[in-house]
Amino acid sequence: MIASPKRRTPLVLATHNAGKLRELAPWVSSLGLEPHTLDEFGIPGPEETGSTLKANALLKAGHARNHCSLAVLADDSGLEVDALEGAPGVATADYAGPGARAEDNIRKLLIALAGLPSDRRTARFRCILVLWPAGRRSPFVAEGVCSGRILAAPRGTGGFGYDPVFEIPELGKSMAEIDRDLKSRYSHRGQALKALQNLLASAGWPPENGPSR
Ligand code: ITT
Repeated sequence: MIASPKRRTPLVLATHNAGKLRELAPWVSSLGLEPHTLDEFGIPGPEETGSTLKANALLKAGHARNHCSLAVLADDSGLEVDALEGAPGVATADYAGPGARAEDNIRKLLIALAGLPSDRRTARFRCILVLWPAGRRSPFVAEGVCSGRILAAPRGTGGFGYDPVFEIPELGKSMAEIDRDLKSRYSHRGQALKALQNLLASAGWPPENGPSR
């Protein structure tokens, strides 16, 4: 008898951010799962009404689950700038206004910090990941943080979002000046993925020969 090939468990990446998709999809594949996008299922993004990153990540995951019966992975991230008392935080995506482009957000941030010396430009990226397997009552929730500094001017062409102005002091480079692998070693998302992987390993998910969910 010829054994039929094992079907990979599908997982929907609950984000419309192309930069996040590029960073999350390889990790999903590395777990032996099959990454899918919201666009493949015509699922719109929910309104992000939560007052914390965790609330919004849970909201995005719950919204995607309501539209499909597959495992989902949602990400809510924010930039916390010390000189701005933790702003933009939960409002990072819309810092320069609803639907703002990355360039607009960066311009507003650089104006807000204009004239501040580098030791007063400390900041951190925080990422909350929610992985919710189909049919499981509760989700896995993991957090990652990356500390750095806001540069006085953009540097580099890689990455996305605020990467050109976020410097990793240990490397002396912005997140837009390093490749994806190096970014994932240091970034908030890379740290959150590591934490999530540990949680999944402890829980034995995905089940090796289990159902496709
Ligand atoms: P989804 O809600 O569809 O996932 P989003 O872009 O709205 O996409 P968030 O609500 O989490 O995502 O907003 C986070 C903001 O922070 C957004 O402007 C991102 O571009 C930015 N951001 C998140 N991760 C980043 C990273 O690794 N490097 C640079 N900017 C990042």
